[in-house]
Amino acid sequence: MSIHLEQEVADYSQRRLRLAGGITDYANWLDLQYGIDAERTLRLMDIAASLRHDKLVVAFVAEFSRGKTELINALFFASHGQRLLPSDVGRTTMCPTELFANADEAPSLNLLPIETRKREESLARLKHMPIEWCRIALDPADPRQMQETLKKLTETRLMPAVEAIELGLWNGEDETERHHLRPDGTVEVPAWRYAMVNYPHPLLQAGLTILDTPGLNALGAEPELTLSVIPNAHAVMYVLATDTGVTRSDLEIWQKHVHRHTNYHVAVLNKVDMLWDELKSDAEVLATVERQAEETARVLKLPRSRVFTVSAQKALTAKIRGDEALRVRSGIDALEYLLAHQVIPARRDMLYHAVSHDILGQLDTSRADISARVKRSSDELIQLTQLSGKNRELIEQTRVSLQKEKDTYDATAEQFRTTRRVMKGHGEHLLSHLSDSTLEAILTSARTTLEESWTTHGLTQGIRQLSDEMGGRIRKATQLADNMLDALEQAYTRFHRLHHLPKMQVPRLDLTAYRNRLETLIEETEAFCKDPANLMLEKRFMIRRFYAGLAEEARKAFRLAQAAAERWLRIALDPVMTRIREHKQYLATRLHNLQRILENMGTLHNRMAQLKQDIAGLRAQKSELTRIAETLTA
Ligand SMILES: Nc1nc2c(ncn2[C@@H]2O[C@H](COP(=O)(O)OP(=O)(O)OP(=O)(O)O)[C@@H](O)[C@H]2O)c(=O)[nH]1
Ligand SMILES: [Mg+2]
Repeated sequence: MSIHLEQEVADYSQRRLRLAGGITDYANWLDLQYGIDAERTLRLMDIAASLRHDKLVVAFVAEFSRGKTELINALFFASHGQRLLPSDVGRTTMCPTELFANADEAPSLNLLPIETRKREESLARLKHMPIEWCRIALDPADPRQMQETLKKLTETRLMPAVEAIELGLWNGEDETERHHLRPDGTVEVPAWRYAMVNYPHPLLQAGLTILDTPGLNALGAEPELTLSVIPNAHAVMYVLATDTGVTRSDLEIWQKHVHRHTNYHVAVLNKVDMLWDELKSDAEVLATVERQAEETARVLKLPRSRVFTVSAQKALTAKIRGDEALRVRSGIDALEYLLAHQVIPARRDMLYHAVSHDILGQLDTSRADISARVKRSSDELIQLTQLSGKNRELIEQTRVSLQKEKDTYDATAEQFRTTRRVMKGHGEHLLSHLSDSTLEAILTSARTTLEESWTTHGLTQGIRQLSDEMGGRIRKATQLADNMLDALEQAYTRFHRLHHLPKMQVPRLDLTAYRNRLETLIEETEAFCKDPANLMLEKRFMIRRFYAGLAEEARKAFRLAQAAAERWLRIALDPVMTRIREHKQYLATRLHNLQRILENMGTLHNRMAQLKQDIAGLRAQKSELTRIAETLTA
């Protein structure tokens, strides 16, 4: 593992934690200022917690035997002095394998039996059901034990063909698969459906998650991987081998799972050592490698700069033996550099962007509020300074005009209560468009459409209907939210114009991301339906599984939209309400103080002293907020 990679990951992790710390400080500051507001505090704490647990996911995708696992060994686990994950000729990794570090649990290998494919629950849900998994402890101090245990990732078992068909693991109609049927009516299938390796490696501890996948159509069999896990990975390494070039099945995997779907992907042309012909000069060998890299770029329609040429095997050997020259020749450095200087910084920037957009906006509001309070206290102090030494009559006049100001303000505030009531009604209406019962009704009706015909046509129809209806509801909710904001803005303008309250910045409800997600589900479905491989598979089963995967994703998107709208309703209006209340309080206090001064002129100086103290306190608050803002932007 290069210094670069280790440093970048550590740096990323530190910044993430610092950001989380800043947000926690801000939540505490808000609690101190305004009293605990469970809603707001919880939300900020949620953001901080999700930052602390954020994972950077790098997935390795390819046809079997291209060297995915060997590459993972070379990139991340060479320090063990041996090949940690099993890599061998032919099909080796039998199930998708997720490698991560969770300090709350002891290191272990967790395996999900293949039979769970019969079940309705999604993989994501099964991950939270420990009882379904076989758990084997790993001993990081004993690489041999680890290596032996991890061999389980290659396990297969024999299963009656009927059952394998039912689980979508074997297709007797397919020429290429037919010969797998043994005389006793069984076929060989993977023993495990999914594996999770919890292992305390520094990079994993810093928040990196690695996903190794099996080749040979195994991805298509698990729609959740294609629809959600791989598209959501932060980077995908697509691996090819020089001895096979880009075969038809390589290209199919590229097009189906990588090219259109993933955020950031590169092609890794592996096994370049096979071109290291000792009878050729170095320049000739280089030229051969370069030609193959260019050809790969052309076929994949990728810029040449996104094709990396490496020898995973030589890189692993070189690192284990400490052979510097071989390591350089293996080409592994460029890939490590890519991870360290592009993939990780891109994720970091995205995270910063998302958080700063949200939290810094709130911080700005808090700072503006503190400034407004400083201004009010200073205004009062100036006025008292002017009144100091003047007669009661003048003070009485000031009191009368202040009373007038308070009366008109109270009237405006009273009117606003009506606006608020109306808004509350609108809010409920808005949420009804995104309610659980709406969601269930949409899902049931799409399923009914599909039940009429379990065909790819039925599937496309069903998903279109589902996405249209959900999209429509989301659009409607956004529109209602916009109307509410317009009404609110109008009502608030009076406060701004008549009473000089700072201009309002209520963020709009933005649900575009969830609508886009539904759109991409339609695209996925269309691609799935056009794919001849899927037409050949046992239809009903695959369509059912695919539909279940889609419905789960659509449900997730809808639920997220629902949560976003609820949150918006609960907190978007808060800053406005706080301001209105604060100003009311301020006028009342000021009036009360003038009253006391009128009763006892001696209290004027006490009040002035108090105000000076308040102003100093507010200034300290402001610098605390500035400090927090600095941690968030550092
Ligand atoms: N010559 C050479 N062989 C390699 C290289 N990388 C991997 N191999 C060999 O290729 C075979 C397959 O490697 P794996 O890492 O198991 O491939 P995989 O992509 O993980 O394959 P599956 O797990 O079956 O999907 C093994 O025998 C490796 O030793 C390389 O850079 N050069
Ligand atoms: Mg493998």
